[in-house]
Amino acid sequence: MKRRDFVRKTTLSSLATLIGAEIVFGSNLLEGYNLLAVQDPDPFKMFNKNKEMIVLNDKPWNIEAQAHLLDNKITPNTAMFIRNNGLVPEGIDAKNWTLTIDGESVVTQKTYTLDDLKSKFEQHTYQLTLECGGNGRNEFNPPAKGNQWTVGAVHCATWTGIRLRDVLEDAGIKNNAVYIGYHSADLHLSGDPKKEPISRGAPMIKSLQDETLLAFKMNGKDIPLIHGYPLRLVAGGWPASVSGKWVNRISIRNKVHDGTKMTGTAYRVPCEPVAPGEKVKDEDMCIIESMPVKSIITYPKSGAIIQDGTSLKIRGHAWAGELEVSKMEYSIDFGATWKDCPIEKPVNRLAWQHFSASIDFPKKGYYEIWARATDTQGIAQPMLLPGWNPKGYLNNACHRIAIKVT
Ligand SMILES: Nc1nc2c(c(=O)[nH]1)N[C@H]1C(S)=C(S)[C@@H](COP(=O)(O)O)O[C@H]1N2
Ligand SMILES: [Mo]
Repeated sequence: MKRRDFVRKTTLSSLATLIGAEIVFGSNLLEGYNLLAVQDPDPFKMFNKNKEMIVLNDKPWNIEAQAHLLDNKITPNTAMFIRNNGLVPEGIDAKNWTLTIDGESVVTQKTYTLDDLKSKFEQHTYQLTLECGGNGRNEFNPPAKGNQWTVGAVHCATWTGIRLRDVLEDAGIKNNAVYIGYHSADLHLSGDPKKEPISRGAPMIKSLQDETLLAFKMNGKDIPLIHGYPLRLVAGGWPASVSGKWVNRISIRNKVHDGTKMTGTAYRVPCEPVAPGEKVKDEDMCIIESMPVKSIITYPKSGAIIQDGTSLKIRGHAWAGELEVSKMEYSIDFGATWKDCPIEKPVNRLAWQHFSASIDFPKKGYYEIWARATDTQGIAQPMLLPGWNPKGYLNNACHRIAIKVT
C-alpha cells in the first residue's frame, strides 16, 4: 500500500508566511492538497500593492493605481501599476540567469551572467518615467479593446543597472544596425513555449542613450518579480512596453524589430489623424515613440471637501516623453482661465517633474481643478481626448479632480 505523504513542515511554514497566519491543523494535510487561500491568491499581498490599487484583469495580471496613490515623488512598489501580456515566469534562478546579445547586426554573439553584467560594466541610477501606451484608454469612443486603464498606468521609480549601450558595444554593433528587440522569460497565455507574449524594442538612437538601462535594482532593492526580476530593460519616456521585463536576450536587428506586438494595431497609431472609428490601412500606422506631454494631480484625492475661506494646496507630477515640461497651469473654471504654477526641474532626464499650487476659491460650491502641462516645444495637453486610434493609445488629456467648498 502507498505511504500517505503529509505536507512537509518547511512547506507548511512557507505557506503560513504566504497566508500570513499559522495553519493550525496543518500536520493533518496530505501532500498535493491546495489550500483555498492559496488557490485564490490576494494580489495585493502577493505583489505587495496598496489595497486601493484597481485590478483590471487577473489573467494576465493587470493592476493600476489611482491618482492619489501616486503622490510620492518616487513611486514606491506599492503604487506601481502592473501590466502583463503573458504569464509571470516561475522558478527564476538569478544565479543561472543569462543575457544573450545576438541578431543580424551583432559583431560577436555573447552571453553574460548577471555577475558578468554587474562586475564588467559601470552602474548607473536614474529616476525614469514609465507610462503604458494605453494609459487613459477608458475614455476612447468608439471604445478600444484592452485593459481599460484610467489614469494610473504610470510610475516613476529609481532604476539601477548598466547602460544597454555598454553591453551592446561590448558585443559589437555593426554599421547596419537599425533596432534592438528584446526577448523575455514570460510565457504566452496559451502556454505554448514557442509563442512570445511580447517582444518589442527601440531604434538604435534610443537604445544607445545614457539613460537606457539594463536594470537589476528598483528603488534600491532587487526588482520585484512582477516588475521584471532579475533583469529588466528600462527605456524612460517611451511607451513602457519598450521596457521588457525578465529580459534574457536582446537582438541587434538590421531592420525594424518584427517581434510580437510590433506590428498591426499593437503600440501603433495612425501616422495622420483619422476620424473616430475609421479603418486605417496597415501602411498608414506608425510605431509610438516618445510619449506625449502629460500630468496628474496626486493631492488631494478627487472628491475632497474643504472649508470655505481656506486655501487648498494641490500637487502632482508632469512628464513629456523625451522632452521636459516647461510650463504648468491649473484652472478652476473648466478651462476658461489658467494660472501658472511652479514646476520643478527633473532630477535627471526622463524623470517626472513635480508641481504644487495654493488655490483660493471665490465662494462655496462645486469646482473642478484641471491641470495642464506644456513641453519644451510649446505643445500643451489637450483638455479633452486627443486623436482617436484603433487601440486607444496616447490619451494625454488634462487630469481633473472634483472639489466641494462648504
Ligand atoms: N516580458 C515582458 N515585458 C513587458 C511586458 C510583458 O508583458 N512582458 N509588458 C510591457 C508593458 S505593455 C508595460 S506597460 C510595462 C509595464 O511594466 P510594469 O508592470 O513594471 O509596470 O512592461 C512592459 N514589459
Ligand atoms: Mo503597456
